Amino acid sequence: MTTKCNTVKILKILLVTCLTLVTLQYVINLVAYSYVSRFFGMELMFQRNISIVQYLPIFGKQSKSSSSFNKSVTVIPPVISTVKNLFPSNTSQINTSNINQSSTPAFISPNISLLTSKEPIRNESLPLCPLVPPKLVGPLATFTNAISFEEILKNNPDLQPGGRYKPKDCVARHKVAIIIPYRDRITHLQILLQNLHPILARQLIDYGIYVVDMTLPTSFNRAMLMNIGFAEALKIYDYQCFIFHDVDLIPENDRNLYTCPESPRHMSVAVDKFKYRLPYASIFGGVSALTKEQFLKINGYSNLYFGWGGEDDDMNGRIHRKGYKVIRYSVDVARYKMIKHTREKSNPVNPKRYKLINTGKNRQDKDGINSLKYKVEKIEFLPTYTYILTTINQTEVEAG
Ligand SMILES: [Mn+2]
Repeated sequence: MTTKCNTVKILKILLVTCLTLVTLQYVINLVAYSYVSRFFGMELMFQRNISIVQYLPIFGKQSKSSSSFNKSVTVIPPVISTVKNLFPSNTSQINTSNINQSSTPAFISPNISLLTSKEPIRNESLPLCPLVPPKLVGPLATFTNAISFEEILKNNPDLQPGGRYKPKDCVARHKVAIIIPYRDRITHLQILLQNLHPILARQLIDYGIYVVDMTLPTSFNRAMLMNIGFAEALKIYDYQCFIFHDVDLIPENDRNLYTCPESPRHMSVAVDKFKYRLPYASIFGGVSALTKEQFLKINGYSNLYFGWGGEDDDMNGRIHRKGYKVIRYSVDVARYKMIKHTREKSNPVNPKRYKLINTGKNRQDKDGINSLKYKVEKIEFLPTYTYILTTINQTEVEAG
């Protein structure tokens, strides 16, 4: 009898304990969730912003909700999953089902505090383009097979003669000249343009592409061609920002903005050829960005580097001697593929490069953009780029 009573008692106690535990667990879960989600709820917050981006007019006239739209875009730019189609020639047709709601942003777009200082004058009928371009994709699949210039134009039908473009629905915040020193690399140029034009359009930049070439037999002078590109582009349009771009570097991420921040910027930070690591700390070659003002203060590149090597290390010295620091975006963003190639005969390694770098300090103010001597053979405003062919007289340049 007593044992039966005891069993019932024990069962009762067990039942009550169980119920208490379950209730307690439920309360703990509720409390914990409300706290934890505050810290780990980034994805939820992010998704909320994406849906705002999806449903509000992007370039429409000022609507009641436009301020909240701008705010949400400024805080967290929308991330659209990597799309195979690199040519959204009509970018407004991006399928919203491509928006990958579960992915968290790998990073916040770095341009927010790094805009060029002067805001362009507003055209009264159009708003200024958003601070963070809303249609950026992030990591991109790159095209590495050359297609014809006709096809590049077909894929980018809004291009103006000379490879010029500006956003249709807003006033661009940046006027950018892309300067490409060039000699006999037509397939590289095709591959680059095919990748670059859609990226620049998505970045909402007012830009032009200038391919600067020099006649044979003079050894290639990359630095001087960049100086010439700077000078000639300024005769054509009021550019405020200059991107000096090797023809064989293909950007892999459209968040690597082709704009000029407050300091000269080295853009090709992570290149596949160098295992996506910076080969050495002071490197400034590949792709780099300077404002017109910075470039003039530095006196451009040295004109004396004929043949391969040294000119960008010289430039790094010039930048630092004028009190600037070189800045870089993170390796996640500033990524490039290099098209493989062999060294050309007309671009031999320059044996004088070390001597030139070591004596650069004394020449900086008299060798550069203020001492440019060249002849323009022709300028062609081609459908996808401006071609500038020059002749450089090496003897004359070296005589100073
Ligand atoms: Mn190369």
